[in-house]
Amino acid sequence: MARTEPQTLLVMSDSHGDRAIVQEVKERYLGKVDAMFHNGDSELDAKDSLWDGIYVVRGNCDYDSAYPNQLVVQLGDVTIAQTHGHLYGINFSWMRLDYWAEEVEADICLYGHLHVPDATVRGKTLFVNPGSIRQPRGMIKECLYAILTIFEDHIHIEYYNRDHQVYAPLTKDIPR
Ligand SMILES: [Mn+2]
Repeated sequence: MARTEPQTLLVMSDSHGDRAIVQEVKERYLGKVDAMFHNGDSELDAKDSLWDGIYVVRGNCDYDSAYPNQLVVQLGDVTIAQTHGHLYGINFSWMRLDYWAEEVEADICLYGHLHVPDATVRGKTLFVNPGSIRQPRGMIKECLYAILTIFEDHIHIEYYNRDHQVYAPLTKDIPR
């Protein structure tokens, strides 16, 4: 049966104590996307009401152990694996994150930690780092979050800055 509506995901990460921007993004997209994700290092309490309606995992700077280290979320026919990345050694190698994504049969693997935006396919999985919404590192000096729109035959990815403007150089279409 054909899907009529594309699924839309909002993804942010590494807000490092900036609760206001997470709140702002949440309010902006609430009811307009199918799911919201924060990939860790918020440095906020896991019980914060901000997390109502957001899938969130624990980063290396999150001292609240009530956060899960990883989640696997099923959204329609799309399996989404989410983790911060430090526990899989992504500073050093893709190997462990690749194995985990394969093990849980993830269509999309969301991660953070590196503060560098990324959307690349390895194996059968699209790996997405939304960048950091507070502390960019690397070549791209923009605080970013990502919006993924999942169509039947491709996934459209756009990155946005803190003013909610598209950062066009990173816009991509990935075949499914
Ligand atoms: Mn971080």
